[in-house]
Amino acid sequence: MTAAFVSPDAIRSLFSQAMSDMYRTEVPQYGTLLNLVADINQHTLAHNPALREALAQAGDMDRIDVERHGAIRLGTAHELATLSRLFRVMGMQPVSYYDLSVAGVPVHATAFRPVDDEALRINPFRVFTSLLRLELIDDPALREQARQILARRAIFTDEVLALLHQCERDGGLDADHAARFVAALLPTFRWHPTATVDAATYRQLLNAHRLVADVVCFRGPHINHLTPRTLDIDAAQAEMPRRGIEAKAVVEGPPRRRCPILLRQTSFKALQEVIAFPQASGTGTHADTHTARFGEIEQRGVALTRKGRALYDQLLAQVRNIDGAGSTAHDYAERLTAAFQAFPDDAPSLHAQGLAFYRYTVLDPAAFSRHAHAADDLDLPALLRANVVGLQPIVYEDFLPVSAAGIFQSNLGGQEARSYAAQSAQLAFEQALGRPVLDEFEIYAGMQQRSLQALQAQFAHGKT
Ligand code: OOG
Ligand code: NI
Repeated sequence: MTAAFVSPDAIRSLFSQAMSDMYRTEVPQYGTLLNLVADINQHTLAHNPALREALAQAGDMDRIDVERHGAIRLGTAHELATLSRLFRVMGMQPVSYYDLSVAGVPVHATAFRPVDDEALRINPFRVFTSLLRLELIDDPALREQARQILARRAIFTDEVLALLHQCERDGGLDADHAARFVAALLPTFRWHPTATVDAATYRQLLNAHRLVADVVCFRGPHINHLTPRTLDIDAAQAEMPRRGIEAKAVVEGPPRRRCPILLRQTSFKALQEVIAFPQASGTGTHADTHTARFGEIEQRGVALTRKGRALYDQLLAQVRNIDGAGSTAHDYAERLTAAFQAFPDDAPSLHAQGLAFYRYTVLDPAAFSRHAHAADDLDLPALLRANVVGLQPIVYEDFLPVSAAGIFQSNLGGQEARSYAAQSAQLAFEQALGRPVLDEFEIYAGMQQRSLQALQAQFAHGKT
């Protein structure tokens, strides 16, 4: 029998939609955020024909409405390795290593996401996935207790593990099994209002770090936010209070620019949620609150090269280091804008200086064909200057959680010690994951390179 397998992209789309539906019923404010973002995107497109045209030309109109990222936190290496295989069924691969310990958070992470042009166009759903670093809990007894609690839990349903096995054996899932796979994976990310530990244990782990309690005390890695993509984050930020949502004081990331770069994010505070704790004596439950889940909105801009990212990091550090006040400082927005004067803000400069990644599109086919007949070699700079070829920004698909976490560098010791620690942790992380993470810069560079090759092929074809 030849099964008609559905594509990993289709399974990811189903999963992304199912997660969004589930989270909307769990956190009603998320529904408010979705409506707000849909309204702002519609308004922005209606008033900005150039942006509409650019998105349409890049084939990106469809992804905007469905685009989300989520975040989860795992407790064990085995959970991470299994999740990596599950995400692979949906065409999601681990990209980049994020060391959040430098931000004072005892986790390290990767982002599972699609990496191909076509897959990203269909549905770019990504999940920022952290793994708790138990070794960063100081108290050895508490560390051991946390390890034992985590070792006892099983976060995946038997059904999803069986379907995973089937998919790996057969090379895919048919439509019926794909739907069952998504339904069987969903419970892993559901919210559990009941803790697995008593209130005293919860409080001990909370004292070690808020995140330790969040990972260790529950049956599974509840999705802690799902973030829609807006085309105008400043408008979204202004609109949040009007819809009864209390936004954080400033937008994280780069300032507002003509050519948006990387990622800008804002959020609302985590909810106070009632949790029931089993009593140590086994007699009834005790109620308390836990804060984990929050709301976030983001705007995505062009992906930067290593050189561009280094300049970004340097300019951001300049602003944050002034008085140690980080992004809470009163005049932060003005200082940020001032510092980023040093970052070119037009596509030709960003491209020519090797700061950002672009795809090439022929804007004037007749002029391009004249060039192909007349020139020996493709003269890209001349074609760009003459507007025969245009630059299409390659969207940044990754994350900036460490820079968003604010000031931490100033509290740390020597640079060498820090990078050494980060390096060895990446190896441990990849061991837990069962494979190396992909390098985001190589992915973006490959996209730009393939686009250049396509242009060269078009040039060669025009000669014949
Ligand atoms: C990780 C949050 C990282 C982002 O947008 O930078 C993230 C977490 O809190 O679990 O989602
Ligand atoms: Ni996020």
